[in-house]
Amino acid sequence: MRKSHSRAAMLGILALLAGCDRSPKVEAADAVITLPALAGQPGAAYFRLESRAPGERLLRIETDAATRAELHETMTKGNMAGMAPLASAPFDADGKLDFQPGGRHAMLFGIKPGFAVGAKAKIVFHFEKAPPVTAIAEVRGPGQGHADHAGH
Ligand SMILES: [Cu+2]
Repeated sequence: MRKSHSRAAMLGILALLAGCDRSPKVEAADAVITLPALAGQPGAAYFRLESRAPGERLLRIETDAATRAELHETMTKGNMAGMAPLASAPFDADGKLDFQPGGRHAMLFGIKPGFAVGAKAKIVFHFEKAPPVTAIAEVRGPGQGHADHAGH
């Protein structure tokens, strides 16, 4: 009984130490959410991530502006543009990972009422190695960087 208690205390201290690391390994910038042109359609999220550690991957994101978020990649085959879900997204060799219009994007399903143009929404990024990172995204109107979703 005593032993398990001290182990629990030790784990608690380790967790505190980990929480004190003030240099997160990933930084998020330029987070934007675009609303769908038609209510009920999915929206999208764009952002730039930079990792200080090599070999990082973005596993998933979540936002308080939508009930579900998927990572997608836009692909062009001839004249046809389509998209495919990404199970995860690796950072480039230079430590960068961009989700930008026409390329990778996060698709947001079930946009919640109250997140209109000009609102701020929270996005939480989950990584393979680094602890989760939270960014504040500006909510923008449709057509501002979401033309690649015409066929969705
Ligand atoms: Cu998509």
